[in-house]
Amino acid sequence: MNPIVITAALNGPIATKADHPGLPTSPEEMALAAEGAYKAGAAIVHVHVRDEKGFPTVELTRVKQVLDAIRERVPEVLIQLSTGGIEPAYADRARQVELLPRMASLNPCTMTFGLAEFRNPPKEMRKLAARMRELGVKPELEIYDYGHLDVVMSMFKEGLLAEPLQFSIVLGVAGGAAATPHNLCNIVSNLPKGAIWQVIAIGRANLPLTTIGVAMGGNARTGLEDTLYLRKGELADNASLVARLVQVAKVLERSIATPEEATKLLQLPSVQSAASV
Ligand code: KMH
Ligand code: ZN
Repeated sequence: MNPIVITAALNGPIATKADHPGLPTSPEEMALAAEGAYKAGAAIVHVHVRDEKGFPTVELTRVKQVLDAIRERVPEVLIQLSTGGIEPAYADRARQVELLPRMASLNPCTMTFGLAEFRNPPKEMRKLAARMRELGVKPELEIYDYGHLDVVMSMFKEGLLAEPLQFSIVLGVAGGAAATPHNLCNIVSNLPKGAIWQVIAIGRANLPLTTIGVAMGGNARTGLEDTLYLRKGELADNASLVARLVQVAKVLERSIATPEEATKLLQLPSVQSAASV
């Protein structure tokens, strides 16, 4: 089997320091968390930007500060910037790709997200996909349910996405498909030939579902965005979550991809010089 590409989702847009005092939010904390995750075996860090008070922000100066802090502390790691999040307006979320991260999330559908609405309007989302293709920023396609895959395939037919399509199968969000092996196997079996995929499993499902995904040959993501706990009653940190996934992969005889190997496996477009924003 291919080496496994591990992504650490360092913080997400929802948890606060009241939920987990070790949640990284400042540029320095994000850089340290990225370094810890990279040293533990992550090739990619998935990044949500927070402001000085810890609230989600897509303000470009702050986004750049976070990207620069990570790039300076751990130049090797691949950065995947989130264009998701609940509060900021879609156009502002989308604008972040102008800062040219190697990858960015692309969420194809609007949905219920727990008690919130996660808005990804079809027209704006297509505009973002086209812009990412122009800039060479690889989309990480987050599909939370069966129908989301159909939307992605329509976009592919419209020429908005380049192969290989890189999917994250997100399981366990209240509003998306439940975190069950049945859903995982079904969605994987519907993916197009040549697709690259990973499991994102929320909360208690994080360990069992990512393990099943690794055994099936997929990549995997973990990190404080996906679960705040290592096990019941024990708060996690990003490095320990990645280290646990590395153990799982090794038991399953998968080697761990370095960022350089991940770049090849994921066929990432080559780096461009920074666009002016
Ligand atoms: N936490 C959710 C609102 C992404 O990073 O693109 C989903 C999200 C996905 O923010
Ligand atoms: Zn995210």
